[in-house]
Amino acid sequence: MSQLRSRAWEIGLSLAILGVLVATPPTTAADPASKYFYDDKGQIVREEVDSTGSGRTDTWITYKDGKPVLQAVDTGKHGKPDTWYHLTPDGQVARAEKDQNLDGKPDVWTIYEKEVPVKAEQDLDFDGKPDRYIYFEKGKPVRAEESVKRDGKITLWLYYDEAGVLIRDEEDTKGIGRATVFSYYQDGKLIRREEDTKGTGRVDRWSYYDKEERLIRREVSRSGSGRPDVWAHFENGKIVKQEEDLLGRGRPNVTYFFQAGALGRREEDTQGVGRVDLIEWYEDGKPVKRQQDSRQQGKIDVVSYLRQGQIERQEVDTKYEGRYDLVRFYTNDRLVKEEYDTNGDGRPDIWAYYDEKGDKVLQEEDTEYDGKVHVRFRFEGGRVVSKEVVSARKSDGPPRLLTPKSW
Ligand SMILES: [Ca+2]
Ligand SMILES: [Ca+2]
Ligand SMILES: [Ca+2]
Repeated sequence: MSQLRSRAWEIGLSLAILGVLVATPPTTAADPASKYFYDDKGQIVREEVDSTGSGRTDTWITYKDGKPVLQAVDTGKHGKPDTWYHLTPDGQVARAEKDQNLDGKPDVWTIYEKEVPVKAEQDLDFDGKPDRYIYFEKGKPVRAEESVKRDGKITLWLYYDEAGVLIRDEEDTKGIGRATVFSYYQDGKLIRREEDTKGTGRVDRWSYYDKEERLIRREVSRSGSGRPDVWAHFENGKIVKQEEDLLGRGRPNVTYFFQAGALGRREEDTQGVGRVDLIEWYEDGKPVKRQQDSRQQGKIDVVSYLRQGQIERQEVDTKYEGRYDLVRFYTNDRLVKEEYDTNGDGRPDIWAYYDEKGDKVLQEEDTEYDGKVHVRFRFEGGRVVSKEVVSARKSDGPPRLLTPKSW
């Protein structure tokens, strides 16, 4: 963006200079003092003018057949001319040349018709060849073309309003012979940019800017359908929210929330029914907590705690009563242990243990709800292979069922 902005600024500068070229007719100001030079026939050939009475020549006029044909002007007290006006026999400006970098060679060329500029060429890298062409109507620029790479190949097209203010430009950023970036301006400032980032001929990114040209919203079509499926929102140049349509329904079902530019929370409506059923909390770019409404009934019933992106503990409200009665423990993302409070007294009374393959190997039960293990079942290949009664009044049942462990 800064590149284009600086380009807009360059245009502003050059237009201001062209404005000076237009506005400064070859006449002299107050207290002019002229020295005239003649040939041996007594005809005037040259005039040196100190137009401000400063004691220094700032305008050099060349005459031919008694008429001025070239006026060279020092517009900035450089001691040498930096602007040249070529005059018609009736004294009108036909062409003007300007040396912006003061290397003695012109780098802006302007053609006039009836004292009004119609076309200008500008050499932006001062290699003697023009890189920008500006077209005027009624003395105001209406259109410009530019070789962004300064290699003579036109890749930027600029358009101006009636006041000569930039309203739109189009740039071929991929060198494919057609524009891929379209920028729109208001009061000379960038307000919207559309981009064909893949060069397919279809816009897939839209950016919107505030009055300070700061990005406020960006929409992206990841699917390439031409319709946005990602919407990012910015404040003070920083992202605050990003919405995504993962289900292809034309409306977002995932929202990312940022604080100070860092992701803090992600909300997802996994079924696209208009209700969030998955919330993830982030720290340092990694999820640390995940809340799920696994039954799609508007209430969180599974909470997972993560470290370094891996799940460490999961709490489940198996009865959907607003109480987490099942706790799962993980090591290296693998379930190793479950604790289940079946009677709602706040203390676990079933403990299950799992091996590397995810198979249950042991289940212990506190059948008396006194905090002690009373029955112990051992498993192999998902089947009970032994039962050990530690001490129990009712000890004749099978292992009690835990909720399915797959969430
Ligand atoms: Ca120059
Ligand atoms: Ca050049
Ligand atoms: Ca209990």
